Amino acid sequence: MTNSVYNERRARIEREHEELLSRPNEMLFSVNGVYNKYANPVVTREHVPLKWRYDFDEKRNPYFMERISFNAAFNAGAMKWNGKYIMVVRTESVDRKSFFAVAESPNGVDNFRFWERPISMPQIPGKPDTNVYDMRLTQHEDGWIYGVFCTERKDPNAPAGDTSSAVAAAAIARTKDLISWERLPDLISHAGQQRNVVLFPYFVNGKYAFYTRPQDGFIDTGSGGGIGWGLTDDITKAEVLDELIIDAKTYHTVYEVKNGMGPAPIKTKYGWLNLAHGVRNTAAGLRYVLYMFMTDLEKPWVVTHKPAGHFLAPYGSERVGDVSNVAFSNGWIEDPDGKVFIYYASSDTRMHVATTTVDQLVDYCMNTPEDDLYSHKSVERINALIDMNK
Ligand code: M1P
Repeated sequence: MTNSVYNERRARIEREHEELLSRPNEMLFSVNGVYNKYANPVVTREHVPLKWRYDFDEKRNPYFMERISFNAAFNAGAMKWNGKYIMVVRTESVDRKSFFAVAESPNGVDNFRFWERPISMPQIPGKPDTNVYDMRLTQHEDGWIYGVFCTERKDPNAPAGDTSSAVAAAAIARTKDLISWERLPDLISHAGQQRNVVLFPYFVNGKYAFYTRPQDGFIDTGSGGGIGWGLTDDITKAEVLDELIIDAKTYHTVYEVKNGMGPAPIKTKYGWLNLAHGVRNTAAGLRYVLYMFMTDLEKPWVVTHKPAGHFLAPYGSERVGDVSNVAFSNGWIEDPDGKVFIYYASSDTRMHVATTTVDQLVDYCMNTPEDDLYSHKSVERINALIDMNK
């Protein structure tokens, strides 16, 4: 006897899933001319493979119900791999645990499909990760692909009854194939907790270099904050003794409360392109936007250009999600022809892409006025542009 519930649900779910995965994306007109956004998100929780969600055995699952459900797919690291566009997606099931899973596209803007299995990240003996997220991928000149990500564990010093306090640290793993990963010890920092840590792709004075984000607590940066820069001799027992703040949080800017580096920077002949996120507080809660700056080619810790305000913000439907009003990026890909794919998440819920070029990003960074920090100076800047346009 056939089970019509099972058959009908399975057929419909499989059909709609395939339609979603093969749906072409449409590039939208760009009013600012800096990048183009696209009509559809590129990876969502609905993209998670059906075999991760359903038991396909009709006897065990006669109603064809989800056995494991997913909440979000966001904050992905990215790189080009064997000619394909790869995202290492922060995939979060409804139990709130996130993990990493690779999704691949032939063109970078649609048709993303997850690989067969999520990444099984090795654990540090005696120090299991409670949660992991926001991997930054770096193809280092030492020949390894590094994934630096946040590992979160319960605060061992939390008072009894405090079931929320956590400690964030920068975890480090490396791979040659994105499937098997070697776990290295967490980065030792002497500046409190760490999230948003990124490995620089080249040696600096023979050392590994990290962008860091020191902070006093799990959420609040406290007296810490700002994007830091630190060196370490040995990646297999990485420790940064000194962290130089290269881009500080600043009063009445889009990075007033905190900021953090996005993906590993892109090298250009004019300097390094850096994408970061900035956070400010509002009556509606924190607002996360993306901003850019350039650093010196020889001294990547020296900021040379920094356009005012946000580069990309959550607008329209992007503003709504699990944690609303958030744009966050930890992955971008540069093609050999200079095209750049910026992967950004909206509201801790889903992944989008925006496309541009290295030339456009350099033009944006070098020719957009800096933040003069006062309203009357903003007016002077606008008047200067009006005068130039006369
Ligand atoms: O919820 C917004 C973001 O919050 C954190 O970023 P930050 O450490 O800068 O506050 C991260 O947990 C990030 O994953 C999240 O998107």
